[in-house]
Amino acid sequence: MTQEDASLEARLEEQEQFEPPESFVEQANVSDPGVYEEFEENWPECWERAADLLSWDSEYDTVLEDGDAPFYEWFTGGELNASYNCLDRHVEEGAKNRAAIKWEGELGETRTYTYGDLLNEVEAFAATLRDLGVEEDDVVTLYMPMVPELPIAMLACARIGAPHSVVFAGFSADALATRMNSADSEYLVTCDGYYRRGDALDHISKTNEGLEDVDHEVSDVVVVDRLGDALDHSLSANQHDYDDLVDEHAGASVEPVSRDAEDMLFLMYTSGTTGQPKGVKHTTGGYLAYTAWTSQAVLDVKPEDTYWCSADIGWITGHSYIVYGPLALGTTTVMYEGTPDYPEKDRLWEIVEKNRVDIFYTAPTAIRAFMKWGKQYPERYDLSSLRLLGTVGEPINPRAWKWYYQHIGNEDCPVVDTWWQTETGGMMITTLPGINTMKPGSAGPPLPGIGAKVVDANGEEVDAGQAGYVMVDKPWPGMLRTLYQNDDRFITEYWQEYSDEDADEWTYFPEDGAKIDDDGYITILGRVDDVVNVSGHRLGTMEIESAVVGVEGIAEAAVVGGDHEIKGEAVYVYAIPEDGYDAGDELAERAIQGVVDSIGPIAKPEEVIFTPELPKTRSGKIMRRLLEDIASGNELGNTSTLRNPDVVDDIAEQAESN
Ligand code: 6R9
Repeated sequence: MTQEDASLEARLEEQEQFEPPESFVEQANVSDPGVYEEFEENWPECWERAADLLSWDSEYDTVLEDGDAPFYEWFTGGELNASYNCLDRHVEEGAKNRAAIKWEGELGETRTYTYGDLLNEVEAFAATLRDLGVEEDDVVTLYMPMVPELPIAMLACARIGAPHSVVFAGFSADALATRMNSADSEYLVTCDGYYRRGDALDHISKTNEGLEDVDHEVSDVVVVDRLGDALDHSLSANQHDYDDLVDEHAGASVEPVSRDAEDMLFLMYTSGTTGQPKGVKHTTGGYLAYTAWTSQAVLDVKPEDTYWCSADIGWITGHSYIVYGPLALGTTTVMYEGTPDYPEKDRLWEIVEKNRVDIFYTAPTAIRAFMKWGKQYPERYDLSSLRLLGTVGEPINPRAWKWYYQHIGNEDCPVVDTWWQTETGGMMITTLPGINTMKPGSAGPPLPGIGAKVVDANGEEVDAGQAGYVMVDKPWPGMLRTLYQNDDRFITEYWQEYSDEDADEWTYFPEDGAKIDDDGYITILGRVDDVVNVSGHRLGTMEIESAVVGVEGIAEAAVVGGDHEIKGEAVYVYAIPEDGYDAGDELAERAIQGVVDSIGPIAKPEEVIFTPELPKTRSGKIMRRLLEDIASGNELGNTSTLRNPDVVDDIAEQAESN
């Protein structure tokens, strides 16, 4: 490091607050600090501002219907179509030749779809789906990697009013079957395979394996041919080649179906406290308005921008901020198929330079990897096109924040640390880049109109500096409406009711711990339920546990998250072998493979620690907190409330020797 670099880093290390650059503020979509008050005073009508970003087929009557709380409804009586809002209206307004999607394949090939092209493709695929028999409200499962046909299929579903359920391509065959069963989904769009670090990965075999476990008839499967000759595979009777079908329907015109604002746009399964993933339901009006508004206000997206979110569309971040939000605003959205270190660790910066990317949105885990690889990679490229940087998915440590700010943003770009969830549909807690001071490590204040607070176990707001739980005391348009076919679980998982004299108040609990400071900035501390966050991916410890105990030779298991330098958290398994089985590498390997097979490689345990017993409270509950501390190498707290305190030392010793 040169002396100049060293002194710059020392200065940044000291600095705890950063002001948005003047040049950014001058051009920001939202730069009037009065926006907070405006929303506060005019709530819930303030949300018309979000709805106004959309084109409605018929105007809504009521902004918020709260008669049946917590089953809130937004923009009731209104009708619209999401695909029309993301495509047709931009074409009608003269943006036919503007790039909508710029796709980069891992091997270096590129494809650009203008808004005109994308509309044609979407219409052809919508016509295809209709011909296959897909009707309004049928759930279509999309088990696809980062290929352009994924957003095309999403928008085609939206066009004909068929909700999609995207299953992350990295998930296992089991996960596909569970989700198709839960949604009674009879249609599937998938892919033969995709590239990862230069290798052609077989996705169709995994798909077929999953289909064997679907408990109802699957009418049709459409298979995108991504790999061509690189993978030989045959199609069975109900499987069709995507290109053949789309060629047959080329030039088709499919009227966008007018959907009620509250009609389901999509389902997205996410992990929770039990082994069964939750089907989060998002709607057409509220969700689209909310993602468009937050893309405009927080990501500062403008139609002439080139915007890049490096998430996978298989997660909510990709739905909201690769597909729906950016396309609703008519901007150019970049999609990258592969990994950031292929063929070299500078791949992302090459893509930024080549496409003159204005806005870049990624996860802290990626930033920590960039940091570890070194600044020489971004330094090879001209990143001066960047105007704004964002992060999402997990807490960002101040050191990583500052590295991002300095080495990617050249101290010229605001960084927004955006806290939100699958369930919230869009961002909830973050600075507005044209208004607020940034404090690395703290997401920021709640967005205008968002009633996020930090409370103690009694629901009372905590003092500045004290830890508590995030709670949201007002509904918002992007919120989930229910868990698919499970209204009861929706209430028990997320809501608490407080009665006061005037009314019943419902509050939403996202299951995150947090602190708040004197300026009302919220620092997220992490999940308070049985969810681990590995590289920004949300995984249920119960799901992983049930995979481990499904392995022959394992009697009992507890799964926890432990600190990890790059991934944020990693999965640790504590397992009791069955009598007659050797607690050795072979069993550990099989336990690891069991998790990979049942969930996918993202859930792969870092370590399996065998123990004759698990630490339990006197009432028989596994003390996960203690196991987390062991996994993270933390000081162990009081163990005297345990039924079996001795076991803790044994486990800690075992973990250390591994
Ligand atoms: C969008 C997304 C949600 C959980 C959430 C929280 C964590 C997300 C964060 C963050 C700290 C941030 N999380 N953003 N923690 N700072 N900026 O990630 O949705 O996959 O449902 O995960 O992720 O713990 O509860 P999802």
